[in-house]
Amino acid sequence: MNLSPLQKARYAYQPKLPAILCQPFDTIVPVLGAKTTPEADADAIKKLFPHTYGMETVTFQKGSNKNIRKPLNVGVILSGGQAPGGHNVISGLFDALKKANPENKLIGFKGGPSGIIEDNAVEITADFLAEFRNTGGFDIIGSGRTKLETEDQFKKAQASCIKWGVQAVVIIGGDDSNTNAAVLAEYFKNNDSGIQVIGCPKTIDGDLKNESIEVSFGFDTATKTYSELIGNIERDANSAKKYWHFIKLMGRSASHIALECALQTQPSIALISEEIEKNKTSLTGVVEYIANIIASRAAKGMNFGVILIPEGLVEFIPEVKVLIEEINDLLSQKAEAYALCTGVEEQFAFITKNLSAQSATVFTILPEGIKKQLLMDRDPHGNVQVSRIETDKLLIEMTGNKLAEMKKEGTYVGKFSGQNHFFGYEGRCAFPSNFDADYCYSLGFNAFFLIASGMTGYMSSVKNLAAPAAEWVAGGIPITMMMNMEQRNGQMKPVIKKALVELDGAPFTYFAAHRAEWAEKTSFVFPGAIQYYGPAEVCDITTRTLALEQTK
Ligand code: FBP
Repeated sequence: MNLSPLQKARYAYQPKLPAILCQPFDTIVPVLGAKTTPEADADAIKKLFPHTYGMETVTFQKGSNKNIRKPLNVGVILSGGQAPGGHNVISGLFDALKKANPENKLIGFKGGPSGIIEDNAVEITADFLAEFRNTGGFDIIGSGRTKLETEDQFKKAQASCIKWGVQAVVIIGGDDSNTNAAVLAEYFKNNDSGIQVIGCPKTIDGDLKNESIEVSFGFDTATKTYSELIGNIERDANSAKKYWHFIKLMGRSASHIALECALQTQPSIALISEEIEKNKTSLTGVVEYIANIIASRAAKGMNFGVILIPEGLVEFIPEVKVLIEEINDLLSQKAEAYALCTGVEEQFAFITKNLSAQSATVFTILPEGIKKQLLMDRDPHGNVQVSRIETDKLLIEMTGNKLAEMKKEGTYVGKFSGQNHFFGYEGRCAFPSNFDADYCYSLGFNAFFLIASGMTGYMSSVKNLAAPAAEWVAGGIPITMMMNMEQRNGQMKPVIKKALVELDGAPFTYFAAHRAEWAEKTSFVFPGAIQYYGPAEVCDITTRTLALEQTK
């Protein structure tokens, strides 16, 4: 591997841990809290997870632990989209395993969940791991999006574990991957295989969160990376004063990334999907909102600005949401007939014919490029691939048309020139910020304690994250408490409920109170690049979201 100077320097970084995990291992014990129930669909979840339903939360505290040094082989899987810090979860898990007993082994299943099914694995040794510490990416063992759901897959997973002598598997993933973890844990328990499964909360999207999972890892670094880029574009816009930049930001359905970047950079406009859904704003309504702000800035001589657009926006515009749901069902229920269509025109005709009248009308008015994007393959979990829908271009086109109308009516005097951007992959493999480096290392270290305490079907939880690392609280929560039943590929399935932006939460409330001023005046903030070395107020700041959520 060719190494950059920063990469070499980061190898020497020693991530911080919660104080409790720095104690001698035989003085750390799990303390059980209250039994848990999911917020919705409790009966259905209980039926599907009879062995792992309703377990207690866990916190690690000081005590006497005689079992901690018993020999252990653990498997690890990286699952789903990359998120900065994955290598540090593995480093934390490895270091804790070896500290407990140098004979312990860590086995990496390669290429995501398919690695455990196909028995594609490698032993992670100290030398092998050394090149990956405190670096971004998932390239140490690779990742994938295979869904673990069939009896055959479970049997093969069990066989791989037995072959490698693995007594526990850590699945590092987002909501869908941790749903896999819960299903696998239940299968192993039902089978008396003795194999434990622990999940770790990963996703730049920030939509895997609750009281015990304050943030998923990667969100901090990804939003800081995007905010640096947005700030640079704001500065360019403010210098040239001739473009409106429409920036689509990754994040799947939830708008956490767009909201966090808005809080960091104070753009002229930021759309928040959850608000648009609540207000039932139509696509034309969204375009009018944007066009009115552009017109009002133009009246003051400001023919420039920056607009943040969450990746999942179209799924929240009521009429487009219904359209997408109908297309999802159609593509799974009439897959064979659809596959017989030759060419795009026939596909469009097939879809239009089988949609409800309202959805057919919406589908017809969309630009051809967007129609094609709505019909693209779903991911293995049945999700429409929103990162491939070019909402930024759609909005530039529709806003341009609206402004042309307004010009004719005399309500807009100005020049409109739109530039589109999509920031997503740029942030997923950045060197983890100090926060993510520490948080991920702690999540992995903590996962070892959950395993050594005999837990299964739990997610590693490290909380109180707005405080210094020494004050973080380490423990675990049963994955089933985060689940509900949702329709996937036309069937009701148990899944972890996605946490969307709360419109009464502190981050959105702050944004809503300031956005009119950011639209009216130019109030851009330029955060600059992530800093790894230097004063704590620059290097160790958490996201604005976390800071606002945890302000007492
Ligand atoms: P996860 O939910 O697996 O963490 O993935 C996050 C994400 O980056 C989304 O923001 C984005 O929509 C999606 O992955 C893109 O998927 P892919 O990597 O398959 O293009």
